[in-house]
Amino acid sequence: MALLPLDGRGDVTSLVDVSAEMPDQGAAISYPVTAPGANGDAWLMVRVGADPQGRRDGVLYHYSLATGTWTRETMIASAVGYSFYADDLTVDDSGRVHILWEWGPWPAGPYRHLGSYVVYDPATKVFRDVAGTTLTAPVRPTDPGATVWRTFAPGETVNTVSPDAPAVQTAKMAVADGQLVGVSYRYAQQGSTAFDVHWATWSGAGWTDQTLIDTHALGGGIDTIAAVDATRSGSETRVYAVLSMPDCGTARSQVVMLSSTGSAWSATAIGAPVSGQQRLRAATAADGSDVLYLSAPEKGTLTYARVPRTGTPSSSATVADVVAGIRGDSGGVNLARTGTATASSQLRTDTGPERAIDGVCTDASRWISATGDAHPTFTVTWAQAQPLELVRVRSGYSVGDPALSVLRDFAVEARTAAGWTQIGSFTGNTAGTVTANAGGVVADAVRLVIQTPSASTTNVARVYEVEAIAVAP
Ligand SMILES: [Ca+2]
Repeated sequence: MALLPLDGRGDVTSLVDVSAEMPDQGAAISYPVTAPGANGDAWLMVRVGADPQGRRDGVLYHYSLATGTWTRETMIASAVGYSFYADDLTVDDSGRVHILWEWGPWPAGPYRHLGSYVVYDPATKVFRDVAGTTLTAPVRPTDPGATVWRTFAPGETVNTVSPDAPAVQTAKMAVADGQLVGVSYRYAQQGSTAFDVHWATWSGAGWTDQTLIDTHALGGGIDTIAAVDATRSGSETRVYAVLSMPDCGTARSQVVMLSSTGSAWSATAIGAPVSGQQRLRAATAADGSDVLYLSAPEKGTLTYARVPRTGTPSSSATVADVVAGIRGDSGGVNLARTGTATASSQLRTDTGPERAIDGVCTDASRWISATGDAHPTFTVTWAQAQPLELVRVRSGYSVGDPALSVLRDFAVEARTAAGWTQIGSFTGNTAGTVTANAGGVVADAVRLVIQTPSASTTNVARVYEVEAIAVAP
């Protein structure tokens, strides 16, 4: 299916389906990536299955607005045993087509390799690498030259598909003044199942690489989602990425913008954290501002954002600052998850205190006190005293008014060498999550001393989780 604005206005009311006129009808086509030409023409990069030959090729199509016809412009890249994964396509002001892709094992696989970039000139039908060297079409993964911006690590091949082996996944480029600015991409290094975000640039002599989001350094189960983009306007380069972080048994995601006018990068959170994944696409408007489309498939939402290039407050924040702001802590270990929980009572056998330290925040995973226990207590003890950053208490029930089912009046105490010490006190609480700052106190246990369990008719304590976050090393 191809829907194109035939009058060139870019007006959705003028979209016409011209897919029946496309070449290669019936071919096994996947991974379509489109780009407009400066003259309103449409360019389309796809993967075409040549499975009987053991390959899946990258092919470029062109729709001419002037003649109203499709042509199969050229085969971009092809190799037996390899599968082409289209990443990004940009047509610059001089009409040259910038092409970004990665190679996967034939026929398909989620872990890819050999991130690649070439420029195709429709006027001369010639492919060149980033250094300007002419290439023979179709481009091969074994071609010499500067085509590959992410080469194999030692021992890596196109058939390396283990989750903790080196892999590329997703790439987008920024092009300005007819030149590649850089490539943002996700990369998992040997031994890691998480994908970092990198930035590759051509120095004139070779590819250089920066790690913009180092998931391992961020700790606490941080990963990225397969959604990146890059833009450039004026002297400012931006990379957009999506962080993923665990949140009591579910995952939350946060869009982050990385900005640079030199070699240093600053980080800014874009929008609020969202439960589940987010996808994004960025494009730069004529005034330099970026237009972002953010979709949250699990929420079923599509959000439009405009990020101005001017008037943006300068920021020296790092990705770690952004992560800490969202997570609410510095990424230290949750000591409660290593501990043993006890309580003054429990409502049923399946609402015991162990359910408040299991890392899950569902209704079926709560400690619930007994109805006759007017002032219940809950204690979690771990093996070795350690400095505590904070204690987070998540309580309530997903049914009914949450302000009534949460813990109402209670204190949070930490057990130090001097005995039990209060680190937080809450009166008339209506929040599902509250945090007591422990200020680095060295403790081997935390307890809740509850005066009023709730404001609901059945007056019991309902605690999803007690999290005792150690000071990050
Ligand atoms: Ca739980």
